[in-house]
Amino acid sequence: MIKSRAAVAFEAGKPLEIVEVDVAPPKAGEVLVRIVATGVCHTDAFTLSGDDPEGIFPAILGHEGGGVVEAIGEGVTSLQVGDHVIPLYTAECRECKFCKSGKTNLCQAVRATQGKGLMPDGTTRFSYQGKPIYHYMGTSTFSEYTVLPEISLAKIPKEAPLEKVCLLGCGVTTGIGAVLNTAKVEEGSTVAIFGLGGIGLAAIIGAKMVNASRIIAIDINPSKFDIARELGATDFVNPKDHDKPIQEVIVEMTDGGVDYSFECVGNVQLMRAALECCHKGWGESTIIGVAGAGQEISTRPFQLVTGRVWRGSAFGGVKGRTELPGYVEKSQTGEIPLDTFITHNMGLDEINKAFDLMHEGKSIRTVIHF
Ligand code: NAD
Ligand code: DAO
Ligand code: ZN
Ligand code: ZN
Repeated sequence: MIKSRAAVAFEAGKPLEIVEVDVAPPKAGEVLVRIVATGVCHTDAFTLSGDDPEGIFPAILGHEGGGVVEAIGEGVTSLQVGDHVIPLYTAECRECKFCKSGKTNLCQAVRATQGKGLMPDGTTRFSYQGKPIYHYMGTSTFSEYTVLPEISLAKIPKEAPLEKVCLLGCGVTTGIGAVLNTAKVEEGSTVAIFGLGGIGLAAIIGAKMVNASRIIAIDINPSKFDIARELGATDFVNPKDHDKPIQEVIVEMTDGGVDYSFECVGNVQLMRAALECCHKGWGESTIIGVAGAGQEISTRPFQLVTGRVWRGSAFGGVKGRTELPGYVEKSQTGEIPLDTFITHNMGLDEINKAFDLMHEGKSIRTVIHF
């Protein structure tokens, strides 16, 4: 057992508590990682709020980390002590039906136990005062030390700054990947992006990468527009400035609708607006935002009959072990400007402040340094 400082979510709706937990050594096929830095994503807040149907407590949240391999379990071959890694909440085993399909990044090798807050053998490596603490999304990066399956770690070059590339563990990769892999936006397309947090801003980068002709940035918090402009957005819409439904505003602005839209908020009404602002005959809308437990989407079926397409994207359709090194490289060349996302840096002790800043709309990403 080793001791690890961790921010523990003991109960839904309560602030995280910084305590020293016990971490058991990695078992066969597992890896002990020392987390150097972690981002705080809206999904952590969603789970902490109690709205996440898969939320389990007490747990160590966090899924946007960067770290160093401290120890490996029996049979681990693809990683060694000292390697730099990004934890993956979507594993990549390269052997399951999903991995082999060539159609999805949703590897199912560890999905069942991961969803229960457990390691693949059905137990947890974390405990506090002798009682079990659950894992979260298979990553639990709000702990100085965490244990993951080997297949849930992307090895990255040691030169890449972990306190920045940690953001590639979720938000930035998700937004870019949704544009490139899921929607496969073509050069010259018109794009509408609903919600300008870490995910939506990253989707702007993706749209810029493929030379979209118009990138319409939509948010009810206009303080987000400056960064959106910096990243390449061409048009800015605050739904609060308009009396009519936002889909009508976008349709009028674009001679019948956009080619592609992305919902990056998790609001089911906005998901409908994002679909309905797409062009008749070919417009495609991708849902990235995660809606609360029990919520449902709706539209008139005629929207689909007349050629609009509704899709969804998890982790941007990215296969982490194979593709993340390429994203890291792009961040090092400046094509993915991670600094733009990092509005705040702080220590683990202040992590609840990071959640407050997110709820107040004052941060894009806070990076927690261990
Ligand atoms: P965030 O809270 O940083 O950003 C959300 C943005 O949406 C804010 O700028 C907010 O002002 C804006 N917004 C809120 N209501 C709005 C409305 N009605 N109209 C327009 N804009 C509105 O969140 P984030 O970290 O960027 O995450 C966004 C969503 O993506 C969350 O639901 C998160 O759970 C989800 N997510 C999904 C995946 C995936 O793989 N599918 C990965 C990560 C995050
Ligand atoms: O394989 O059934 C599955 C689910 C894989 C997890 C995908 C999660 C994507 C959305 C959650 C937000 C991530 C931070
Ligand atoms: Zn996330
Ligand atoms: Zn797999």
